[in-house]
Amino acid sequence: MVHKAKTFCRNCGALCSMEVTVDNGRLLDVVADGSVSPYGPYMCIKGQSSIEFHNGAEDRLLHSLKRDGQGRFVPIDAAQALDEIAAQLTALIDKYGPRAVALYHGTGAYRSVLGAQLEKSFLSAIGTPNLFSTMTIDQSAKWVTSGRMGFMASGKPAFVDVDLAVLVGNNPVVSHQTYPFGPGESGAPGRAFAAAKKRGTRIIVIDPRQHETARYADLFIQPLPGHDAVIFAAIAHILLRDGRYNKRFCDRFVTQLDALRTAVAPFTPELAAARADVPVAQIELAAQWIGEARCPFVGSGSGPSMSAHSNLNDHMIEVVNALAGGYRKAGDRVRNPGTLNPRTPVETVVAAGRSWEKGVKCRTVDIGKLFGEFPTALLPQEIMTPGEDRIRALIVFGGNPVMGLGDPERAVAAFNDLDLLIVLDPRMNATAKLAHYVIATSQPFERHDITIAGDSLYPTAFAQYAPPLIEKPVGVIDDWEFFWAVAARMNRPLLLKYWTYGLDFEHIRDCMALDMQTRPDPEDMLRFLCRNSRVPFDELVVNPSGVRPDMAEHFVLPATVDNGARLQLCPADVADELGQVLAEHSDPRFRYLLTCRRILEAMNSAYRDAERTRRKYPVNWAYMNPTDMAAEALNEGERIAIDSECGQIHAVVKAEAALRRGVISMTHLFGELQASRDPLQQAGSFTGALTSLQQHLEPINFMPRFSGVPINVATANAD
Ligand SMILES: Nc1nc2c(c(=O)[nH]1)N[C@H]1C(S)=C(S)[C@@H](COP(=O)(O)OP(=O)(O)OC[C@H]3O[C@@H](n4cnc5c(=O)[nH]c(N)nc54)[C@H](O)[C@@H]3O)O[C@H]1N2
Ligand SMILES: Nc1nc2c(c(=O)[nH]1)N[C@H]1C(S)=C(S)[C@@H](COP(=O)(O)OP(=O)(O)OC[C@H]3O[C@@H](n4cnc5c(=O)[nH]c(N)nc54)[C@H](O)[C@@H]3O)O[C@H]1N2
Ligand code: SF4
Ligand SMILES: [Mo]
Repeated sequence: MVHKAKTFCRNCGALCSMEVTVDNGRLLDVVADGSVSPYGPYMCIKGQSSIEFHNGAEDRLLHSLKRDGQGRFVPIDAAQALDEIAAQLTALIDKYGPRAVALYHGTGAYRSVLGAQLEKSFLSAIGTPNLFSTMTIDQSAKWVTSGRMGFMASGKPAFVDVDLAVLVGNNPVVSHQTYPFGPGESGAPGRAFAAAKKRGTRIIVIDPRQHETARYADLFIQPLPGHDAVIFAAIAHILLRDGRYNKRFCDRFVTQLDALRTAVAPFTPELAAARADVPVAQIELAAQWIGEARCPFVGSGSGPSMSAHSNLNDHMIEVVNALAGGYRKAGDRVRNPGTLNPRTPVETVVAAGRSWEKGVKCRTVDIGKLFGEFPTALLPQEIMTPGEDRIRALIVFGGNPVMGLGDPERAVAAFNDLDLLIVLDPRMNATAKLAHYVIATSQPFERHDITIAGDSLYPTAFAQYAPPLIEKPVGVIDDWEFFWAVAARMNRPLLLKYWTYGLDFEHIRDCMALDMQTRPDPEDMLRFLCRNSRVPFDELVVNPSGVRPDMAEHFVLPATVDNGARLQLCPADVADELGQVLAEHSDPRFRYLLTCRRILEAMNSAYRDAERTRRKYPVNWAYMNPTDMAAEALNEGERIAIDSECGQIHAVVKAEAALRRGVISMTHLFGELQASRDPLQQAGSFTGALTSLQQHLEPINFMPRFSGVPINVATANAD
């Protein structure tokens, strides 16, 4: 029987509310449901593709697989696979200890709510510290910044309250990536920017590409990539030079202002303009607008975090935000005080913790955890470096790390060195192809979720529950079920806790001990996770479009006592790195810089094979400024060879006037791991092959260089 059901999408942080037409276990259609969602009716093309994926598109995996002695994948019953995995993990732990086991949490894991919660329980139950995720190959520069600077517990202002939005290397109209890293709204981002412009909000965009979000900019600055630290050091220089920083805020909440003044003194606007190749007047104007803003929010996306000096870039961007007082103040309205996880922001500094300097360390480098995780770029050496405590078993949950890491030679060698590689995924991705076991897991409309991942991102308080709309295929299990079932077979009881970033799992006291004999009911687990919610779970159940809790207005509270903590604007390692940047020159061997970019149709490597993606992107085009193409005598659609210091790929060139000269812009995780010779046949070019996991890693988070990669281009010789 055909019926309509409410749910929400789980492909990205926008968690768009939807209405799906269901017919006898098949999903027929989907439309946006704006009836209660704070974003109103909105969804993107991936919402549509996800319906097709549920119905079997993109060769969705319908049963688990095991690699046999000849390297072939043969179907295996999930229960049998779980038995074998539990036995092998137990044997490895008995012989080598719990550090033999590691887990990588990929993009597909963030919105698999029960899976992500039980993953933490599982790691705790077996006692391994080895947690890796995409965050340290993404924007962990922001974590490094809060670890070195500290952060304001009052939080950043909501987009509707902002009178100046500065977006650096961030394209939310495509990526839906905004709060808390940058200004904007995750859902219906274009609508939010259009409304902001109508309110008179000033918008500054700093990006080598005049992208989809830049159409809302009042000031568009188009620098060469990799110079954000210099640009923002220069903006700090101007604010301090002119005394235009927020003295009320700085007097109370920051320290090291004199050290900052000294460190940024050489970073004149002229120097920044020359390095980044932008007009001096634009840097002066940006600083002027930042200095005069009443409620600014200066933030960034993945661009600065993926380029050279990524930690310094994000630190200097945050320094400018701090000089401008870009945080909520005591008495300011808190528009979303959390629903499932209520929060009471206080105007106080959370001290810089430098977590990586203490506690449990990586085995191959003297570096501790960043927000509870080890740097993912170190995973290959944590696997390959000989020693009793090396990583021998890796569980990959919702990720494609062998591609995400880049440097395929090193990444593939490491993954092949594992005794046991288990991949939980509905797709046979490049990492799954190296696995010993691939566990086919359910898709969102077949499982139970609540909006934990959006709880602090929504512009106003909102929560939604999504029950399964259809039964999962017979051979498929839920992500959470993997962790529960393996733990049960290993005799390791699990505790369910409401874990969020910043919390230490071991220190969360409130927990639900799971029944390890009988499969727990997902609704009971979600009911537990809603224990402190402003909306009880049962109310979410009877309101399938979601609930906006009815409550009094919330305001940021003043601190009752001064805890003494201050934002550290210029610690010694930041000052040192500024000094290094000052002494640097661009590499004369390379004429271009490769930058990152995302497409609406795909989510990293997911949906790149969807029909509607392939139509527009048979390959990930190598976008180039038309004047550069003419200078290189390249024609539209021509095959080019791109060389970096450590690799070569072949790609197909496409003209894009919106891109500045000297830059080539490509989407990541397309193509195949093997050297790309025929991009059309290989469905794209793998840009990760241009990156090294040994050279140019950043300090602290070991972030590889995924943007601003020095390259040369030439016509590819047909072969
Ligand atoms: N549709 C879609 N949405 C996604 C994803 C996806 O693949 N598809 N991926 C998700 C993930 S994993 C993430 S991390 C987020 C990322 O979200 P965003 O950070 O918004 O991602 P991008 O769209 O790649 O935007 C990065 C921008 O940085 C610019 N840039 C590159 N290098 C530099 C630099 O050195 N300086 C400056 N100033 N700019 C630079 C690029 O030109 C580009 O416009 O998006 C998420 N959302
Ligand atoms: N060169 C270069 N490299 C990069 C980047 C870049 O810009 N340039 N970007 C980096 C960034 S920001 C990131 S985040 C990483 C991406 O790195 P990863 O997260 O490792 O890669 P994805 O392709 O996003 O893999 C997501 C997987 O999750 C699966 N999945 C989706 N939904 C579910 C689910 O509900 N359950 C399970 N079990 N699986 C699910 C998908 O099928 C897909 O295989 O790559 C990084 N690498
Ligand atoms: S923006 Fe697109 S991918 Fe993201 S939640 Fe909405 S429909 Fe899904
Ligand atoms: Mo990411």
